[in-house]
Amino acid sequence: MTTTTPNVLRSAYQRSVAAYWNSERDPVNIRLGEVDGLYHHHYGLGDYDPSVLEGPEQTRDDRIIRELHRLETAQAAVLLDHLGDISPQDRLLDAGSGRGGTSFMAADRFGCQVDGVTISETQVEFADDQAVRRGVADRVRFHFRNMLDTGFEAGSRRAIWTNETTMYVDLLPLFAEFARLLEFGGRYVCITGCYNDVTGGRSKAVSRIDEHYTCNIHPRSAYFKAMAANGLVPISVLDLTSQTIPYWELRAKSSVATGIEDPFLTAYREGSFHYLLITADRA
Ligand code: GPP
Ligand code: MG
Repeated sequence: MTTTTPNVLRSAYQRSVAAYWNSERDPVNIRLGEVDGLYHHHYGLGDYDPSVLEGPEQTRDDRIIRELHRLETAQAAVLLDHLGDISPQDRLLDAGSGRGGTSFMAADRFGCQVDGVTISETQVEFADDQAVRRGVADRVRFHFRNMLDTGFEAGSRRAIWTNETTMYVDLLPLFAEFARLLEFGGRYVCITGCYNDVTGGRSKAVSRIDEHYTCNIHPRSAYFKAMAANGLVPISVLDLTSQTIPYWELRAKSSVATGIEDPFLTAYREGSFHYLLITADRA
C-alpha cells in the first residue's frame, strides 16, 4: 500500500520547476503527442527519413512532426528494451512522468502496473485523463509526488526509470530513494544528458540548456558515484549521442523548433555533452 506524501514541493527551486511545467503548452510537445495520443517529454533516437523534407509544401510540416514523434517514441522503446523481464504482476515507477508517454508504452508492452510521479499537478491531471481515455486507469496511475521521497513502499518496484528527468534533482538522495524502492535485483534505467567532466567543466552550450529548462545538468561522473554509493551496480552504459543528433537536426528545420536546438547540436558536436543510457541493478 502507499502513503501520501505531504509537502511535495520543498524548496523555492522545486516550486519554480513545478511552475514551469504547470504552464508548459509547447507545440513541440502537444502537436507531436496529438499524432497518436502518446505525449512525450524527451528527445528522439535514430535516423530520420529525409523524404519528409521533400514533397508537397502544404503537408511538409505535418510530415516533419510525425517523423519527430516517431523518433521520440523510438527513444522510449529503447529505454523499455533495457528494463529486463517484466511480468504482469510487477510494479514499475516512472520518476518524472510528464504527460505519461513512457508509462503508457510500458503498460502496453508488459501488461503490468505503472505509477508515475511528477511535481506538476497539471501533468498529473493530463496523464490521468490519458489513462482513462486509453482504458488503463486501473493500472497506470499518476501522482503529485516528489521523486526524492515518493512515499511508496520499500522493495515494491521491479524496475524504475528516469527518462530525462535526473537533471532536476540531486543524484545522491534520488538514488537512495530508488535503492529503497527496488526489490533485490530490481533494475534502474536512466536516459540522460550529462556534461563531459573528463575534458572539462560545464560548457557555454550546456549552460544555455540549463537556463532554458531551469535544470542543472550533472557531470557524467556524478551518475556513477551516486549509483555506487547506493548499491546500484551498472550493467551497461550506452552513448546514444550520435543517435540523437539527427533528431535535433530535423527539429531545427521544423516549425516547432524552440530555439534550444543549436545549443544541443553544439554541445553534442563539440563533445562537451553526452546523451547516455545507463542500466543498473539493485545489489
Ligand atoms: C524536456 O523534454 C526534457 C528536459 C527538460 C530535460 C533536459 C534534457 C536533457 C537531455 C538535458 P521536453 O519534451 O519537454 O522538451 P521540449 O519542449 O524542448 O521538447
Ligand atoms: Mg519535447
